[in-house]
Amino acid sequence: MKEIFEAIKKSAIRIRYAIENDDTGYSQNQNTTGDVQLKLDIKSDLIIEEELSQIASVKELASEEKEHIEKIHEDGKYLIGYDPLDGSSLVDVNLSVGSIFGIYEDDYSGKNLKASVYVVYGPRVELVIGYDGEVQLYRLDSNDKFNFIQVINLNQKGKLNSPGGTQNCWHPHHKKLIEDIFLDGYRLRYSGGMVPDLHQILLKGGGLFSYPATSDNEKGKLRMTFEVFPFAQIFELAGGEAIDGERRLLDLTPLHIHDTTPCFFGSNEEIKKVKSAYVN
Ligand code: AFP
Repeated sequence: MKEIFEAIKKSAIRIRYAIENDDTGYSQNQNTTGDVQLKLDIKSDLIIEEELSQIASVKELASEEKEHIEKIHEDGKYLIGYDPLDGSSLVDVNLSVGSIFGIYEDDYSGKNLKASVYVVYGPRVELVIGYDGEVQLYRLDSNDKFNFIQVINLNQKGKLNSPGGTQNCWHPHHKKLIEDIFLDGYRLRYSGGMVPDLHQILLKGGGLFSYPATSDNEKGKLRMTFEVFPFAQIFELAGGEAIDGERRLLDLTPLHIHDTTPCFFGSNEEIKKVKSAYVN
C-alpha cells in the first residue's frame, strides 16, 4: 500500500506542474459520459497510469476518463479507481481542483475499499489519506516533499453547507432540507469542485455536502467508484457519515464501473437531518 501512496505523490507533483504550465483548452475527445475532455484531463490520466502501472501490487486501473478497466499486473492485489482531475473545468478560472483515488481489493464495491486518497491543487498542494483507521493530511513543500501536518477529525456539528445539483431540479423534500439547514445558520460554500468543497468541510470541522437525486438525474451525478466511495471512507474515518439519503454509501456496489449515486457527506448532526428528511 505504501508504494501506491508514493506513486500517487509522484503523480500529484507532475499533475501540479501540468496545471501550472500546460494548455487549459479542450481536446477532440469525449469521455464515457459524453463530456469533451480537456487536454489536462488526458494528461493527468496518462501521468497517473504511468506512475501506478510501475507498482507490482496494482492489478487493475479504472479511470473516470476511460470507458474500460485496464489490466496491469495479473498477480497484483489492488484495483485502483481514480478521477485524474476532478473539477477540471475550474482550471481556466483558477479555482482549486483535485485528484481522487480509491484502492480496492477483489472488486469495486464500497465494502472492498481498503484505502482512499485525494489531492487538492489549490494555492498549496495538499494530500489526504484515509487508511488504517484514520485520516492524515500532508502538504507539499518547495523541495517536492509531502510533510505530515495533522490527523483530521470532524466535530459533531459543522457550519458549512455545500448543496450540489441544479436547484430547479431538486425534489421538494430536498429543497426543504437545504432551506432548513440555512435557516439553522449554516453558510453557503460551493465552488463546483467536490475535492476543495469536501476538503473545506473536513478541515473546518464539519458541515454538509450534498449531491442529490434530481428530476433530470434520479441517480445523481457523482460516480461511486472514483468519487463517492473514497470520500465516504474518508468522512467515516474522520468520525462523520456518508449516505445516499437512506443507506450507507459504503454498503453499495456499482453494477457498472461508471455508475453514479446520490450522496451526502457530513458530520453526525447534519446527516441526522438528511435521514429525517429522506427516510419516510
Ligand atoms: P467537472 O469535473 O465536470 O468540472 O465536474 C465536477 C464535479 O464532478 C464535482 O467535482 C462537483 O462537485 C460537481 O461535479 C459539480 O456539479 P454541478 O456543476 O452540477 O454542481
